[in-house]
Amino acid sequence: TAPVLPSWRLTDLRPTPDDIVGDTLAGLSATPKRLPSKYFYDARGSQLFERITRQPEYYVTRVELELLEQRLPEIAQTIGADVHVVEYGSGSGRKTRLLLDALTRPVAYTPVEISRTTVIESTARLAEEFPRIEMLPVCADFTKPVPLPEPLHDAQRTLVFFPGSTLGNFSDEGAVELLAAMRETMGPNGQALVGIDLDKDPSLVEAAYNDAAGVTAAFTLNLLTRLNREIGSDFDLDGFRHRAVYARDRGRIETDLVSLRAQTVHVAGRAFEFEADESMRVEISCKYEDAPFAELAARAGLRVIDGWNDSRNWFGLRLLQP
Ligand code: AVJ
Repeated sequence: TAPVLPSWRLTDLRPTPDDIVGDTLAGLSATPKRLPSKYFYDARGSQLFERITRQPEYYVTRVELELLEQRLPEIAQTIGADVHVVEYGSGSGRKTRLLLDALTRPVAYTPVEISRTTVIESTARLAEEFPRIEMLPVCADFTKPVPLPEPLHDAQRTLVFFPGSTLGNFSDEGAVELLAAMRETMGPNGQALVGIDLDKDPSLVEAAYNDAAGVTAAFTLNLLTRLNREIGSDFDLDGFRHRAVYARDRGRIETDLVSLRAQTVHVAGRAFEFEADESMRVEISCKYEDAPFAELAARAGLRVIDGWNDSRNWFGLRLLQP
């Protein structure tokens, strides 16, 4: 039998590799200490995140999927036909499938991912399911403007799809920078469909980030396991605990690793002292209100032109354009 060749090729924009040692040293040298949440997603971290999305307390993914299932016909009408879909990050592909099924004649699909292997794997899966959509995967850092490959068939517009409330893991300054880069990427006639988690009863939010089965705690602590393996640090996994608190005044979940005792951690030949009870910030997850979100978009030169929430106003999709 003839070998099956892929009908697509990767555009590799060679994103600058992560400086995991430098970032860790910088975070541990800061006061208060911090570590970047982008390092959560090694193979085990991605697996644990998938498990989080199936926990009964973690409403985020479930509610967004329901919202997409219910409202995508309308959303697709608003967006119009013949779009080039550009997705930031690639998850399980469930949301992508729903979007591509709902849109009228999507002409091309571009997943943008910093991980070469992840973007190749998710493109291969979707290419089989959508043989009529041109696959134009790009390996790049989506926090910077991404020069897009040109589809064979002209698109009416570029639609950036950024679901999952991943935007919420950025500070306001970081989110504005990312949205401004997104505006560059989509171009003057482009649009973006962005998923955002909304402000709600703090007990619901805190339960989602402190699930009873302890999956989120394992996800948080896996960051230390990863650092120990990849950069040879000596974090004691029994020396820290996960803590996630909804700082409602700041509109965000703040996740810390709390040192259970006074201890010393070594990284790349340097020693870092932790006091008992000292906390190290490892993630924020913003829960937005309408006005502040619109203000954030405006700072990036984007307008919120439409929006859809689930019936309880727990999660929202926002359509943005320059
Ligand atoms: C990656 C944005 C969907 O902030 O809710 C889940 C990551 N962290 N539980 C979120 C996460 C802890 C998550 N998102």
